[in-house]
Amino acid sequence: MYKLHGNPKTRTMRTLWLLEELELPYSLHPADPRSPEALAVSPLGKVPVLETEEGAIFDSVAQMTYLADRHQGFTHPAGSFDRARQDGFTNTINETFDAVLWAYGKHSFVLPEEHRVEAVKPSLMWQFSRYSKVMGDLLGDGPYVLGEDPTVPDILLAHCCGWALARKFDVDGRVRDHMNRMRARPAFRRAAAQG
Ligand SMILES: N[C@@H](CCC(=O)N[C@@H](CS)C(=O)NCC(=O)O)C(=O)O
Repeated sequence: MYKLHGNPKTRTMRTLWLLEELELPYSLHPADPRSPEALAVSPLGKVPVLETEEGAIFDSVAQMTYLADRHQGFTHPAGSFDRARQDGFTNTINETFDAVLWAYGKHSFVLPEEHRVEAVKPSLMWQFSRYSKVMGDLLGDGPYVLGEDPTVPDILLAHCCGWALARKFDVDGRVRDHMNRMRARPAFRRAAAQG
């Protein structure tokens, strides 16, 4: 039985969603970022943390990759060409979506006020808008990032898209359509019902 620590309103949703997709047994332990509950399981107080029988795993993408590989779902096999393409998308979405949104968040509410730089925000918005159009092109006819079957980067992209819309970023229509397709999945609905 996996133990997932975090708040579904954070990146915790990604791992929660995949646990539901793979129909794995787990328990959810509420922990807000930097709360005493988070600091009890994560040195930086960051969530999500996934506790396994062998120990804790930090980082939502590492957790999703582990679960997908271990339970052989939502992924192409390690060492295959499709897996290399899949990982290419995962890393690119992290770089062009997550990192930009996170930088925006840091300069909005995460960093101490004296270290926030308001002037960086328009640049981050512009970068996101550019990257989101390229991602729209890459999605092509879909319906998922790598074609017919959804994999880890589909959850990552859909999660980042929801985050971006909540922050009023300019999101390409094709990326929004992808998010809506992903959110129509019963596993997403089950995960969202816990938040
Ligand atoms: N790359 C990590 C980032 C984890 C992270 O920064 N989580 C946020 C919540 S979404 C957090 O706990 N922030 C607290 C902090 O950075 O102090 C992941 O994907 O899990």
